[in-house]
Amino acid sequence: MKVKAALAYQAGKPLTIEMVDLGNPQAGEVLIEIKASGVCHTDAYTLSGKDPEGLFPAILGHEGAGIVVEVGKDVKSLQVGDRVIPLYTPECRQCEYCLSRKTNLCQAIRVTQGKGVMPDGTSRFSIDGEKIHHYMGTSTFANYTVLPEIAVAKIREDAPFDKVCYIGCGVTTGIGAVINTAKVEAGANVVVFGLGGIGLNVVQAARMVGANMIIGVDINPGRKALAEKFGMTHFVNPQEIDGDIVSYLVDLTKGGADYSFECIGNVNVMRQALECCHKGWGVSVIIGVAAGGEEIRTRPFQLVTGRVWKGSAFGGARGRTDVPKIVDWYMDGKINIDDLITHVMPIEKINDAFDLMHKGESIRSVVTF
Ligand code: NAD
Ligand code: DAO
Ligand code: ZN
Repeated sequence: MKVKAALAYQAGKPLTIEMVDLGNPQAGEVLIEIKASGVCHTDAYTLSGKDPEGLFPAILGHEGAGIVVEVGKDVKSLQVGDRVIPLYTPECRQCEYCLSRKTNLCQAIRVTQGKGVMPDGTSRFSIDGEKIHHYMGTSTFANYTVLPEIAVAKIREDAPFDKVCYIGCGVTTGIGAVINTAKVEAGANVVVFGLGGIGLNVVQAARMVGANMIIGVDINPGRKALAEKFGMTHFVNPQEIDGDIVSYLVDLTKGGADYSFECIGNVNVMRQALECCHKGWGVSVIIGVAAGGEEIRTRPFQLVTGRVWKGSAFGGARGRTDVPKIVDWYMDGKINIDDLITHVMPIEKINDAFDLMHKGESIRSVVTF
């Protein structure tokens, strides 16, 4: 079938809207009509060419929501008409990783997903007979896409696509990092570096679990008001303080953060995030994705004296299990998504979404089909 897609022909170039060919879902796969997709920093990172795993031409997008319109042979858990969210982190419930209960990093289709193809090693997308790569196994910048059943979360029937698509990445990543990865407890002092689409979800989750101080650190003063609405108690602009940001935060928290989160992708900030943690027990979680080849540094004594460095992918969430619950939290008014979706536009305007992100004017742009 012919589908409408925003195609990334090569790194560093704007996306172009094209009609491309999409093959039928094979055994264990489903065809999804994508109704809306968020535009995340990670799409921009891959498009920039800095992503060592980036493949072109590709259909980017990993934060979608839509409806199942066809199921392949042997599909058991999904039916035509189901509302769904595609998962860039699948949940097969059978691999060594899923069964370990120690990680959400299901490996069932990791190798082929990383090569931009479906589990049988081929792509469903092409244009004029030329292969187009899938992206993160999801390719949600197209009005139809194909996914393996194990990479699809079924959600409730009344969930609005143009809001819950954000649960496909940003919301789950930020909230999950607090609840699943750090396991922040009531009364904790939390520092969040970067108050964008991920960091603001860290802030709202810290408030949900009853954190005491929720300190937001950002060089963009425009982020202060919205972060306060989401629960931030103190704002720090590193460019406006005297002296070192680490000492400033240790003083402000009277000894250091119980938990810190790096939501930028800057290795220098990752060091600050670790070192502002409390001696003996502070835990720092890296969420931001740094450019290929970058390395983190600290003095090993920081770890010897009890600070812990962790990382979090997709908020440690098991998508098929956890994503429907987060959709319920949104529908029940327990989390705020609406105020984070600052721009909605048709897919034809998708390059504007990247421009708004680069100018720091949007939190999340959503494209619709
Ligand atoms: P964003 O651009 O919306 O937000 C980043 C924020 O950081 C902005 O508010 C910016 O002003 C601020 N910032 C930039 N440099 C700073 C500095 N030196 N000090 C303080 N603040 C600074 O980005 P986002 O969508 O929130 O994504 C954040 C990061 O998370 C990206 O690296 C993205 O790739 C990554 N990410 C990771 C996962 C995961 O599963 N680990 C999932 C999604 C996104
Ligand atoms: O190696 O098993 C694996 C999975 C790697 C993918 C982790 C994805 C999280 C970081 C990328 C940000 C996604 C928007
Ligand atoms: Zn698995």
